[in-house]
Amino acid sequence: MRKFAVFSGFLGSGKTTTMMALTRYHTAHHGKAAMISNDLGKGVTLADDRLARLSGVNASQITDECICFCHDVLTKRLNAYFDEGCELVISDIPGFGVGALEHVYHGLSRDYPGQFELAPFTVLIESRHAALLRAGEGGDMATILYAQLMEADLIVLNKCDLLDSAELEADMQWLKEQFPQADILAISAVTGEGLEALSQALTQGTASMRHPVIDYEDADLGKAMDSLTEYYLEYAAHVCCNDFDGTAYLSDIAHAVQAELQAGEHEIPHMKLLAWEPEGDFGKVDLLGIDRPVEVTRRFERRCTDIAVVLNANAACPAAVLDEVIWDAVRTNSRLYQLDLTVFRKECFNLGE
Ligand SMILES: Nc1nc2c(ncn2[C@@H]2O[C@H](COP(=O)(O)OP(=O)(O)O)[C@@H](O)[C@H]2O)c(=O)[nH]1
Ligand SMILES: [Mg+2]
Repeated sequence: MRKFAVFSGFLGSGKTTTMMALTRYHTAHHGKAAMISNDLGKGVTLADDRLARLSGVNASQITDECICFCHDVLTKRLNAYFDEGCELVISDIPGFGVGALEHVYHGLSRDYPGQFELAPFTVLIESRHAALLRAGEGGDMATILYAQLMEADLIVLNKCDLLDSAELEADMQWLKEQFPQADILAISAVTGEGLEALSQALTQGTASMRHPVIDYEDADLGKAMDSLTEYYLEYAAHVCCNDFDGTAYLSDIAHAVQAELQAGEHEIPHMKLLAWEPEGDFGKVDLLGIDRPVEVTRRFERRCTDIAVVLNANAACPAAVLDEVIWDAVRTNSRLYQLDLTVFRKECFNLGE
């Protein structure tokens, strides 16, 4: 089997966490699997890929370009994985992912016919966003979520560990009624619930290869996509004396960014801070919106002296503002923790500019 699946879905819906959990689960129970993290920054280290590899998952990254538009790179990577014995490879997609069905699935089947088996086109949605849609709320985000879900052969309702059974039932029912073209699965990437069903759905099912009716030129959709700014930062931090709490340091930066963006009324759907020390211990903090609590996804086990840090963010805010807010938070907190910084890369660009 040479099965390839694309995971689309909103920022922070849990694509990376699910790809990691599923790659691990499928490899342990069925056959070898691999995951690819895809994002746009040129030559950057992706926090998602580094997190997956620090966690011991069979993973790699494709940067510089969306897999929508670099089929040569993607097919080489897929063939390498399949040739080494993988039967399932999953990739995510940068930004909002809308259009990936057309560009990746239809593009591959046109340009590389018969080389790969395409799994059901999969869209993740987190429970909180499903509830927003069901309530008729969500503003610009709802426009994007609808467009994403219209492309789905398989909708994966993630983070169901955060729902009670009545909420879960209501969301599932609503998704089934609204998106009858898709199968619906509920999972929790964190507890592992639903991973067997997801593994079966991807390996046993096939892509429908539909052409959904989505107005990709829709002004609201275009405006929402163009408002997105991407930010990449990579640096090393060395404490001048003693040692420090790496998890608290990452959390303090996330809180500072959140407070500044909140004051400026800008939204930040996802910011990831990943840091690791030479022995392989690591910490990760996620910010999923200006009004959501900062999440410590993984704590350092020991206190730190030297760490490498990767910070990736997507915000609905001008590039100059995001650049200043994040850099200021990093610099100020690094000073407070008495850290010397060596910056390797800093990139910030707006997708619409
Ligand atoms: N409670 C809960 N949190 C999750 C689950 N899956 C992902 N998360 C958290 O959601 C945040 C975003 O996850 P991530 O995989 O980076 O999302 P992505 O941007 O779609 O790749 C992280 O803080 C994860 O720990 C889940 O099943 N349950
Ligand atoms: Mg991700």
